[in-house]
Amino acid sequence: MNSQSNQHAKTSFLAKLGLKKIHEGQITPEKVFFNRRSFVQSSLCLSALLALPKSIQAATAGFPSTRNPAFNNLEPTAEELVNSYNNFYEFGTDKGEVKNQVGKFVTEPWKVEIGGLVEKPITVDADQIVRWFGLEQRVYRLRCVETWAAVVPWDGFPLNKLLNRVRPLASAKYVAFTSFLDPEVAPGQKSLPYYPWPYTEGLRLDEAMHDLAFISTGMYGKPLPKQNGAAIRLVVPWKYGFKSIKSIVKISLVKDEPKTLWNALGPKEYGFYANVNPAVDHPRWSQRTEKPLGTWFGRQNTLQFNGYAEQVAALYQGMDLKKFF
Ligand SMILES: Nc1nc2c(c(=O)[nH]1)N[C@H]1C(S)=C(S)[C@@H](COP(=O)(O)O)O[C@H]1N2
Ligand SMILES: [Mo]
Repeated sequence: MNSQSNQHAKTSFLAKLGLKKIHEGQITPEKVFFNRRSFVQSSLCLSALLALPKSIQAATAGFPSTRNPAFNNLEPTAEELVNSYNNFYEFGTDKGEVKNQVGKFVTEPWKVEIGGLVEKPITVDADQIVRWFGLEQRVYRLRCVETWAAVVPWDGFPLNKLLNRVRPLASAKYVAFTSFLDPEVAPGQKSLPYYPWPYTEGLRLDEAMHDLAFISTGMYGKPLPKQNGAAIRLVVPWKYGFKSIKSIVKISLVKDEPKTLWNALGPKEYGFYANVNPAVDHPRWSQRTEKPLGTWFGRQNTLQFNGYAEQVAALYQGMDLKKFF
């Protein structure tokens, strides 16, 4: 990009944001002064961004995202809590340390293979997927099986858009997801050698096709931090967080229920379905209440299907939710 088109892109981008230049030398009340500072900061950030090589810049594909008003009625957890308290066992078991362990993890560019029982298998860059579908923002609850909970504005698109694009065959009944394998960059893949790496997860095809099942490439209106599963992750808001597999490299349509990492490690503790359910306790603790991230006291009641019962209960009609945990 030459500097002229650079300048043009910068100007029109600022115009889109509705940012106006504030005159120098004007006596400014504090609020305007503050605005001017953020203007200077955002234009500095923008120059820095436009100066980056294309391979890194591409990580911003799809932004700014469009807020989906149908999923915008919850108060998000503070961003700095969500990006600094993480379950990502590839980078160790200390939730506060994950963000300090992802330094060597390269998430751009990021290829994803989508295949198995489909008409049109494809291997494609995460940024290209974003260019196909664009990004919408949905604020979803996130409930970890360990009982901590958060509310996160995810930027992404429904998983069914991606699945429909590769055209599942009638024989496909489940979707298997695989995360990356690279013990040289992921210390947990060495220090937890008895874990069946890479991390795997799965959904029944009708669950995967449900409008709430989401693929995320960002959160809080920005590209996903590595510790939250860059470049591309799953978000299944009505299930325990371990189903929401991070840093996906492969999506495969299959005939039989796929093996999953947590289920292999503890079949009695981590069911394949793992729907959030206050009435089904984990063998080692109650699931009746949950602890919002950032609070010390004041646990709140766990919600059936994490608050999404109205939308998803029909998927499990006739199933014993205690047995098919
Ligand atoms: N690849 C991978 N994905 C993963 C995990 C993991 O260890 N590895 N942990 C899961 C668990 S237990 C939870 S609760 C969520 C946490 O997501 P967050 O750190 O973005 O809040 O990611 C899930 N996805
Ligand atoms: Mo979790």
